[in-house]
Amino acid sequence: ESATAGPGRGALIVFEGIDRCGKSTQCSLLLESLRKQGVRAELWRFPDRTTLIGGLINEYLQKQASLNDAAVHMLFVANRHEKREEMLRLLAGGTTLVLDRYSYSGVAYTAAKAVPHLGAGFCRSVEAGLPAADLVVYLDLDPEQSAARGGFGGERYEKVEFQKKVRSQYAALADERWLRLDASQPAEQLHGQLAAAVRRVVERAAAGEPLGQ
Ligand code: DGP
Ligand code: NA
Ligand code: NA
Repeated sequence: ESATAGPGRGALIVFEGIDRCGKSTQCSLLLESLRKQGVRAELWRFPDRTTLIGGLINEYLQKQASLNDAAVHMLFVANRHEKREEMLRLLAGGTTLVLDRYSYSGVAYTAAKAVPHLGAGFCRSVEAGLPAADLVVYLDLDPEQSAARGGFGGERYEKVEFQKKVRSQYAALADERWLRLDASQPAEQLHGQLAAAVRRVVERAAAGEPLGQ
């Protein structure tokens, strides 16, 4: 019998970390293992570059468009809010969502810019109304190491100095409920370290624990 059968909902599982920390690999490994266990699951990534707003974000990240920090931040925020109803519908219908980045990226990346009117408090406030993660998996990696993994891809934020600031913001943002893992480990080993926590939140969600905000 599927773990999502019954009165409950799907779980919202979020992966966070600096660029090239291995999030995408872990998201794929997790999706595969959830499906093998009979858990209905989808993998999404934010920003979702396929929407109208996501297209603008993509141009900004690829340095084809310039936008000031506030304007682009509002686009990233809008890109999460525009997916809200679909997220809620899927979760309510019993689908577990694995997210490659979410609201925490918004706070960490924009607060790292140290623009006075775009601090962490402001960044948190505009995420209001979005469903809260049941589990945040934070893949912690030294930016010198992520850069050495074949180098950054040349997108807007992929510079070691900036990534160090993002990492500090994540450290300030993390609370004791986050599952913080050392992302310098081999992928399969890392994957093994998150299985128990994932199983727990999937079971709780399936048992009907309400979704947070
Ligand atoms: P990727 O995860 O590789 O698709 O890259 C997306 C980039 O955008 C990555 O550097 C993190 C950054 N990012 C994600 N969300 C936000 C946000 O809300 N605000 C800002 N400023 N950057 C974000
Ligand atoms: Na990136
Ligand atoms: Na990435």
